[in-house]
Amino acid sequence: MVKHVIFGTAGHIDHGKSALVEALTGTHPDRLEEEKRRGITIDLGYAFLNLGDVQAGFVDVPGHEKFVRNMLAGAGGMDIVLLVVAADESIKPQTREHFEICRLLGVQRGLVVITKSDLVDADTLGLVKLELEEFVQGSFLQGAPILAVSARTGAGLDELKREMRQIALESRPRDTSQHARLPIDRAFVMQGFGTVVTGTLISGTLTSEQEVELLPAKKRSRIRGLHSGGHAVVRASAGQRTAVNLTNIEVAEVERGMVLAPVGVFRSTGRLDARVALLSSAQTLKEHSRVHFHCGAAERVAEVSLLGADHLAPGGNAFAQIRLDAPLLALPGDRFIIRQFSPVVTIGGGVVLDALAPRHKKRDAGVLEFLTTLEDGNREEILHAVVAADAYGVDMAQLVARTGWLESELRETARKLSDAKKIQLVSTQPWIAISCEAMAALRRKAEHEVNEFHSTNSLAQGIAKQELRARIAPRLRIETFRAVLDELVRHGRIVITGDTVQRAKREIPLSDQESKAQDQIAREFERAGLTAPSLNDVLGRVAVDLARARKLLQLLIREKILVKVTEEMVFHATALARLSTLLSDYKRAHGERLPIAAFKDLAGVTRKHAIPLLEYTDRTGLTRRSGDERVIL
Ligand SMILES: Nc1nc2c(ncn2[C@@H]2O[C@H](COP(=O)(O)OP(=O)(O)O)[C@@H](O)[C@H]2O)c(=O)[nH]1
Ligand SMILES: [Mg+2]
Repeated sequence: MVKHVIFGTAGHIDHGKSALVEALTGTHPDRLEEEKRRGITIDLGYAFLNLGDVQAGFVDVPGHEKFVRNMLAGAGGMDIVLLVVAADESIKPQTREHFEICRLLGVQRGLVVITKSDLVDADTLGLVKLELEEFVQGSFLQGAPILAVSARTGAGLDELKREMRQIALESRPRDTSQHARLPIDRAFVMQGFGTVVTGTLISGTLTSEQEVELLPAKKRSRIRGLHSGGHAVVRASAGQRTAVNLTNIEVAEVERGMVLAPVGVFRSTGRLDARVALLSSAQTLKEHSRVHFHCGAAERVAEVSLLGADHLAPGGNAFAQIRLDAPLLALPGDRFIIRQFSPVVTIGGGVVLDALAPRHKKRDAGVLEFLTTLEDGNREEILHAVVAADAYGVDMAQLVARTGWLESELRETARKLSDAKKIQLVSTQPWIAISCEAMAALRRKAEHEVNEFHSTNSLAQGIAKQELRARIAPRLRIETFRAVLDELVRHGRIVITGDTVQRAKREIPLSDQESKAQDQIAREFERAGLTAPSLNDVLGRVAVDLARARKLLQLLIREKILVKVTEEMVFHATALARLSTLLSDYKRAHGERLPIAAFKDLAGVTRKHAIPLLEYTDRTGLTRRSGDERVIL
């Protein structure tokens, strides 16, 4: 198994970063005409090195202070930093700034490389080494190897390669199972092929012929070809420098900082909540400060609003909402850098906590609590908080976009939360979840509105469903609304007749004829068992008019003698109790997995009944859907 790792250079201008990359890889990373002419790195350069079981991609950054923004576009993708310091100059301003940036970006590993060792004597080299040891004290580079090399004589390069391979093998691999994200740092036209974009694939995999989307432009495309490590590949995976040949996209439509991702998974954002840390060298950050915001390969102008504080002191940190002048794609956990608006210097950075943040009211304690959970919580706590943040229920697509997690992870975590009675599924098709607190609030609100209606409309039988929904909340999802009504009916709080919702407990004495009709309805369903007859047939056969028959049916449902499984399908409670026994017997005899065909045999029903019954058992927690099968719980 070959491991893919990205090494990034960092350090002051003229300290030998580009020369080092060339000495290691044979490729001079400066590719622009101007760079060659002026002999300095202006933009990012790339190279590859095969270290046997490690494939190293290099991102060589410019050291000049004027080009730090280009440095930042490349720094986001690095796994391991090579902090390059010239033996004859030691630590200089951009040594510090680049090093701070690496710390703020959460780079976990690195090597310190003293270049130009041929220019100094052993004593000077020893001194520089001491300075560097002290410099990295207390940081992720503390205790990291400090290696002296010369790109001119080749001294120390073999040992550097050995250390690079070692540290690459020890570094945590990027996650290839997650959704793919390729922040684009370069786009160009290749004669005969069209638009090519390049970047460091920071998660997931990309495959030739795959449909992809360019964000935030939302432009769709297809991968015509992929290059990595200098040759064509069918698949590129996280941790690889990747060049992608795209169909249907003009090079002019692509900007550095855009992200290539699978279609329809992510949503770009103009407002995000984050933990922001300020460097101790920075000035106090005031409320609503304008800054330059760098995330991935993207750069924006942004306004920082502190949450729970009115200023941020040097060296401190706080929650903040960041509003961008134009959208970009970011996900929770992404690191960013902020630079002062003018003069432009790096002042801090942070971690995105909520990439799709709503506007907040000033001094909203709930927001701080929510962000603390996103920052420190485990998966279940985070998902619970995210679901609970929406009063009307969230669907799967929203959750994927907001968390960046895979649908399978979300389903699994949601199931645990639902078992723990923290959230509930209001619908499986589409998949919609709501927190139990929010559901209870909606039930209370619905009941209140029904009562209100009765007190002001004493002659009306009840309130129309659509009106009730609008009174609870115009934005209430129809699926959530249905679940609210179902629960209130089940709890015997309301009665639904056709389209009308009314308060329960208005006991209507039944006439003889009505009692008989009610018994007849109950008996017909009991006899039918799991092959429930059509509602209209049953109601049409009794000796009272249809409206009355429906009311009788509602009473039976309220008394839990009959159970409504769908809007059109009602079962006798004894039949459903028997179904529960059948399922547990089946599990004992054949195991927990239950294909639909087996369920049809078991229950003695056709597809018409099987699907609603299974959805009912899913809802009530007897079974859980797993692909085409059910798992008996
Ligand atoms: N003597 C000596 N000169 C070097 C060495 N590495 C780089 N240089 C020179 O230092 C200058 C700056 O190197 P460059 O790689 O462009 O620095 P960068 O700005 O950090 O990328 C160039 O003139 C190089 O030839 C080295 O190991 N020894
Ligand atoms: Mg350079």
